[in-house]
Amino acid sequence: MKTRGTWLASALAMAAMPFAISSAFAADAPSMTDAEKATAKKIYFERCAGCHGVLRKGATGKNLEPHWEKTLKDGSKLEGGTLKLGQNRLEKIIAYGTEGGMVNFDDILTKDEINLMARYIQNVPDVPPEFSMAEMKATWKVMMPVDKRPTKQMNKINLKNIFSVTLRDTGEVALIDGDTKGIVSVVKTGYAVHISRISASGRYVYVIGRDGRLSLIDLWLEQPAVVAEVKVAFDARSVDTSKFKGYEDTYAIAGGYWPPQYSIMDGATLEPLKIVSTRGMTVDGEYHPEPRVASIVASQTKPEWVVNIKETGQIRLVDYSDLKNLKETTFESAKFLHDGGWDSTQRYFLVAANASNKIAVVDTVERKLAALVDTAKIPHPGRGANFVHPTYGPVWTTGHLGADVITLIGTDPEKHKDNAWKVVQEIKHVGAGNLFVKTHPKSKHLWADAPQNPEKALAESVAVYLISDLSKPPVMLNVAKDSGLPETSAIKRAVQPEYNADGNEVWISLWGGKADQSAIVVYDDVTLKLKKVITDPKIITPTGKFNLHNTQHDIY
Ligand code: DHE
Repeated sequence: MKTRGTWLASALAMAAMPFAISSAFAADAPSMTDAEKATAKKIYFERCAGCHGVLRKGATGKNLEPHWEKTLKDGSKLEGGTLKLGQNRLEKIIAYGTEGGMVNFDDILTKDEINLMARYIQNVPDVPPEFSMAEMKATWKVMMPVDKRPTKQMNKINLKNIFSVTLRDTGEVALIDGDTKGIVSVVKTGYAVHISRISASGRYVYVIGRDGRLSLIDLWLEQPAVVAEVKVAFDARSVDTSKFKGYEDTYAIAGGYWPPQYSIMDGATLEPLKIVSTRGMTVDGEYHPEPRVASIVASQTKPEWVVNIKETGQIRLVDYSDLKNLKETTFESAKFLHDGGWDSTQRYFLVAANASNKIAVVDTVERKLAALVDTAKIPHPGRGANFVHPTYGPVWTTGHLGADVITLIGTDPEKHKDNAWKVVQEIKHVGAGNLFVKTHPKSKHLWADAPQNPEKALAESVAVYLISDLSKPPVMLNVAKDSGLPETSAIKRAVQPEYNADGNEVWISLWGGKADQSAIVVYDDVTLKLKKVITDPKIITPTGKFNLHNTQHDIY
């Protein structure tokens, strides 16, 4: 039997153990001044943490700890780490990328910064602090209380066709009128906003920054503006709102990357109500200290959110009908869950387990995993694209970061049972490096970008496929050329096709250097002719664009 003394001794030994391992390797790591460390930490947060994790245990990107060791199923041990790779190799990987999908940073970082980052990742990562309810509450601000807000729409804007556009490098969101193509407002938000989601009523836009700042925009004001904000985490990517009948606009939920937790807020004021940690065991039965919250989606058939936990591969259905006695149903899928979207009936949510090369299918009616579908390398659907295939019936589509195909998965277990949750077709895409695919129920086209492709001509173009004959090569639209912007050394990546509310126009972001003029290029979806280039100087590094109507109703 252990005495109190031996418990204490073993507790102290345990506490000292990770430190002992770390410091042994830290001794071999290149030295850095405090100022260098601070610069590297900032660059790591802005450019690397999303893929590799704050603790550098790896997800979409590889493990970047100075030294790692793992036991394989047959009991043998595997080890590696950045110290083993060494300074020269690390600098080359950062500068030129890898076959495995790491992009090149030699056009973003200077030679000195690349040298700095290679040294930084050979040092032991710092563990950032936690973020409590009290700390969250201290950041909460209501700029306009609910009783001071209008009770009806005070402007004449066709809200249905508003686009909420992320201006990545300025920490802003531009609200653009889809009818006139004019800017309605540019509002200050968190750093490098990731996504916008729309409340069930269509009145509020929720915007989440990578720095965890959640902003609430009221579209009914004469001049739409931020009416409340709160910091939900130090690093975050996802947000949604309660959409079930009776709970419209009642709650918001936001997912943290660090700390790994999700938070539930009042939908109209963003008052923090609850924080739930997502730390726990992976589907392989290993404890993970940093299981980040990836996509979140609101069910319209139950008072529930589907919350996808990246590193553990656990999917949680969170029932928000009683926050004090919160009910979560957790089921296993595959590790590295990321982005996803509904099938056309909005019963099944299809989410990419990207580094596992799988799509998990969540049945929100039966409340269980319907299937785990093997796909080509690194599926990246955004929200995906739904259409009726001439041979296979209803399908949902994903592109791939790591393969030059577009994958079609059958989604109709009732009338096309043999095709359901199977890859029914892989269309040859123009190359790897796709991020987003998109269509609309009224369209005959499927649009796919390739912004992460190393070839300039492909990264600057989008491919448009004809749904009725997917064997035909796509029409290629060179968005950078069509924009009329001057050629620069930086690649102008054509990213994220998004339809207007009527489903007859497609908007593409041209995402160039911060100092270069950016643009949003609008095409007619019927003729594929250029319709408009939005180049207002205020539109700086646009990335995601969220059409209010399509986002509110999950139309894609
Ligand atoms: Fe995204 C969706 C995470 C890089 C633009 N991105 C998502 C979602 C997650 C995610 C978890 C799903 C949110 C949801 O539906 O609730 N993205 C990450 C990363 O971790 C990653 C790989 C690295 C990072 O540091 O953030 C990353 N993402 C990017 C970009 O570089 C993109 C292209 C430009 C940008 O904004 O920085 C980008 N991500 C987007 C967009 C969506 C998105 C536009 C929403 C697509 C949609 O149609 O809903």
